[in-house]
Amino acid sequence: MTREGGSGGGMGRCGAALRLALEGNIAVGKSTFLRLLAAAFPRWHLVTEPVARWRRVPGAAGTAQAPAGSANLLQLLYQEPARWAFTFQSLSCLSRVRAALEPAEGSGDTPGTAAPVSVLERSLFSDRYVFAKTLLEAGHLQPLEWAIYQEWHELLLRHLAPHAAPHGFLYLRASPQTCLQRLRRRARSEEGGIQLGYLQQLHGQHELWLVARATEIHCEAARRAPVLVLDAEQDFEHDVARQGQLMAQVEAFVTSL
Ligand code: UDP
Ligand code: D5M
Ligand code: MG
Repeated sequence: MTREGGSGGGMGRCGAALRLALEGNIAVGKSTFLRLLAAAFPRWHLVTEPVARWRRVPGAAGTAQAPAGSANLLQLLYQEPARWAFTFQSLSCLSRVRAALEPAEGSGDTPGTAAPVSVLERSLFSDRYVFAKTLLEAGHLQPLEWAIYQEWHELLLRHLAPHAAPHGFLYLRASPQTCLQRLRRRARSEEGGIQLGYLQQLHGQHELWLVARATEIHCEAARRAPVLVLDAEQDFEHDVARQGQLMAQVEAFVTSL
């Protein structure tokens, strides 16, 4: 399945032969799905979104919700989006770049070797074409901030895409209502104020980008990358038979790439 040479100069391709991004609305079940992939495909390199890092950003003045010397940027974003949306985008993009550049080492029975497949929870693409776009449309990002954001995002894409753009997207899809139920069940303290309307907006952006494929994406490789839509409306966390079907779909997709 190796698609590129192992060395990859400059930024490097970081080892994994095939790169996938796992996309989907808040609380649809992406992290849960990654755990299932880890069990089904022990040699794959799987990277969860660093939410814990966003909740505890070091080197910042403490807030009530974060230990001294750190800040909870996720909390700040939801409390005062117009003030913190741009700051949040800087940190989340930094996290995406870091995840994409992390060496993709295999685990399981082949430690130290490159993993055949790497799957990252979200990407630079969802950051911009789902979240930043929604925050702009809601008036939480100013046109000036958006212009600056787009400028450095484009620079990042230009330099990273040849080595780090996903070869395919996995889109875990469920209705905003189902995501809201799962979000409430998970009960992350920062997300208590999220309403159905926000999940509907995010859902719409995912649909436009990954189903209608009508979003203007500033990266040719990502624009062309195939999308596997995985139906997550029905609970899969507690349904072993459904898990088997979903894993088989992913395996067939990977084989087809
Ligand atoms: N969850 C569920 N059924 C599923 C998938 C997930 O009840 O089929 C629950 C999961 O236990 C968690 C919440 O939904 O409490 C959100 O899941 P996760 O954190 O994986 O979602 P993400 O935000 O990463 O997409
Ligand atoms: O996503 C983790 C949390 O982080 C959830 O509240 C959405 C938020 N998030 C992730 N990326 C962004 C960007 N780029 N902007 C704004 N908010 C973001 P979860 O889906 O729960 O794993
Ligand atoms: Mg998650």
